[in-house]
Amino acid sequence: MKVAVVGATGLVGTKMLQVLEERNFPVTELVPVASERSVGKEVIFKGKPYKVVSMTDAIAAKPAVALFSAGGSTSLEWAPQFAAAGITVIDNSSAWRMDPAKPLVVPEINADILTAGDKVIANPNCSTIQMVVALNPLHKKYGIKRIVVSTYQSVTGTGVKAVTQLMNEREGKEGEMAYKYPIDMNAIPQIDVFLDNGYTKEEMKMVNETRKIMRDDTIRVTSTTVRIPVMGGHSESVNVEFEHDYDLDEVKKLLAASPGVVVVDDPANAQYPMPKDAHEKDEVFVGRLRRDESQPNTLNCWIVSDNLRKGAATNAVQIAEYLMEKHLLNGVK
Ligand code: A2P
Ligand code: 11C
Repeated sequence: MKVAVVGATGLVGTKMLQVLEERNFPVTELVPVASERSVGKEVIFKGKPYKVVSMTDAIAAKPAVALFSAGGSTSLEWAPQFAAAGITVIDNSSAWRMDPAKPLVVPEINADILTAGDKVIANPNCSTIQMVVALNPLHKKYGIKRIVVSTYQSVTGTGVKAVTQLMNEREGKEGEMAYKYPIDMNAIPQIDVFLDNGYTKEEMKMVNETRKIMRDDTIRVTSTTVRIPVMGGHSESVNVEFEHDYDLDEVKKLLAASPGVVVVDDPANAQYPMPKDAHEKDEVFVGRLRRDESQPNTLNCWIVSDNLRKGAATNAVQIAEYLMEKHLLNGVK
């Protein structure tokens, strides 16, 4: 299958190439795309060099599927043009996520909504994905009423520039700043821009995307998102109130049996999820499971995942795998 990766030189795009290769996605020809300034540069896929092409050349190449991670404005402009050419776009930006006509998909939860007619499919925000992968099995069993989440997010979520800022600070070097403030030895309670309601865009993504993916607008979500000087993945402290009471052992069993979830919860031996351990893994790790003793039917937990993998590249490739298995891609048997 011919596959385009748009944003192939970026952090997520590079990870998409790695994940396609690792999972043995049947790529017969790769079409790497980046901005005009990168056209002609080479990216390596399965040991072979491929030249970066322009958007127009990528559409002319007629790939069956295009994985986009080149920012929201690029997606807004180009995804419809790929779609019009019959190419299925799986878009990692926030551009189309809340469009009622576009599916927002985490395969473990709602891949069943996908049809051959969906030509632009949105990949959710990384902090949303890891939370819903862990919470959806509990929602099905106990009914979630309200989620209170605080995040501890990796600099890799911002892109190459932020990783460089952190490294420069550690090495005492001057350089371009991805954030308004130093990130090393710091915690910045702002991810993305502020909105009129006093929340950041990242916080509102967690509210709105969660409801759309779980197909339940009654779930109340409130979020505080924070950037910390970490690389391997995003962590989340989650307090979740259910409709019905739960048994803690049953919660652990349910989570352990859920696809894509790994329970790491052995306080006696200081075992809990950490970004250092989640790095380069595809699963969502859940631990610190305990009753909220201040309120009935309420659970506290700690959720960690590699934001570039399940939070971005892996989820996008899993969507492509689903489309392929269900024969929902143009020209692919
Ligand atoms: P380039 O390397 O040519 O700038 P990151 O988020 O890690 O910074 O990566 C962003 C990715 O999106 C890069 O591959 C970048 O290419 C690509 N990109 C940025 N703007 C455009 C554009 N207008 N058209 C195509 N690709 C773009
Ligand atoms: C971050 N979650 O960690 C963001 C990055 O909507 O896909 C991804 C932004 C998005 O900064």
